[in-house]
Amino acid sequence: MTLDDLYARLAAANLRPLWTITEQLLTPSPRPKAVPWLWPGAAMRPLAEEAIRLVPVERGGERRVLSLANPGLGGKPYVAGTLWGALQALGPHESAPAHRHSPGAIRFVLEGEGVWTTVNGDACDMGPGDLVLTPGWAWHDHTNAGDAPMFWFDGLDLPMIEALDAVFFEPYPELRQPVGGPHNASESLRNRGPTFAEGQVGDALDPAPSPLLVYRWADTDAELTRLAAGNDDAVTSLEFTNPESGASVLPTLGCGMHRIVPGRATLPVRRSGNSVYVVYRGEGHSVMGGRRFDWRAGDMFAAPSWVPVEHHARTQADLFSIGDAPVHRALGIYREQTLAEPQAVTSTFAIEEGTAP
Ligand code: 1HN
Repeated sequence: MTLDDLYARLAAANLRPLWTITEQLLTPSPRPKAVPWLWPGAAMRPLAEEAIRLVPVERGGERRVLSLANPGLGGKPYVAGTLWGALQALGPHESAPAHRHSPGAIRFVLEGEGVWTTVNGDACDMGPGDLVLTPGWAWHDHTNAGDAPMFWFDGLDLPMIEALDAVFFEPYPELRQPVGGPHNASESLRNRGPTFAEGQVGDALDPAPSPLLVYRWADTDAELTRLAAGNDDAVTSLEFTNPESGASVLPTLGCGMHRIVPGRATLPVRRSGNSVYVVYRGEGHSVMGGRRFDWRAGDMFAAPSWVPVEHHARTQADLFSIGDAPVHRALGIYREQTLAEPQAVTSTFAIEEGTAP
């Protein structure tokens, strides 16, 4: 057999010799396809309002959701390789039908009142700044009993669960599941909590989701205030934790809140794993991979794995974040590195890039 024969026979046998593979498999560090990107609230909000006017929430589509489609991902509706991020809009007196799926989800409320998400029979009231969990395989539906629309951020581990070939979905037989008793039962049944880790969760791993389903903004705000009083840092960060185990709120998703002092900036940090930030309050900018992204309340931005990220606040700013770090920790592959110097800014993200049709 000649070498050429060998290659021909290997190809015919669906075998590829490693020494001929030209794409770099073992990169020195992660090379996510997703790019740092920002979706301005000013662009999303009017489109979400038009969607309320023009598109009913029905079975099939199930939700009125505008997914953040990272331009690095070739048209996929994913904000980063492992994460789904979206703006969801629920109009007055609408319900989004009950279903369940193996991917887990979190909601972070931007605006509105009179809405609840029912999670396995527990109606969780939603208000601005609240974090609501719908763990994997929990039945959930959303109801707006008020006269105003509600807007929230949805974060899901869907692309990660898809990569694991583990997506399951089931519609509930009725439009809405019955509510089992008084609203917000998970809050009254809790042993203690809500609980938070300063910075981020370290070692605690828990394959179970948090039994507490709602983290109220008043509690988050009070904890940020308490933690910030104890340091001189540019940023005070907390991670929402499972009150039973101290682990992340979902086994696949960590949720955090970051309060940045006006006029101050963080050093650049790079982390393995993808993150998405939602600007809850304030104005400032972040530099990601040498590119400047200006932001204000309602904006959302993607920070892909290992891209250096630094935040600068013009006014006091509160950034909500989700990330897949719990999975990296569980697998023993988590890494982070703080760089000694701010990044040189080589370009600025133009808001038009986020608004162009
Ligand atoms: C979903 O179930 C919700 O329950 C939101 O509100 C976004 C994106 C993909 C798949 C399921 C929700 C979703 C989703």
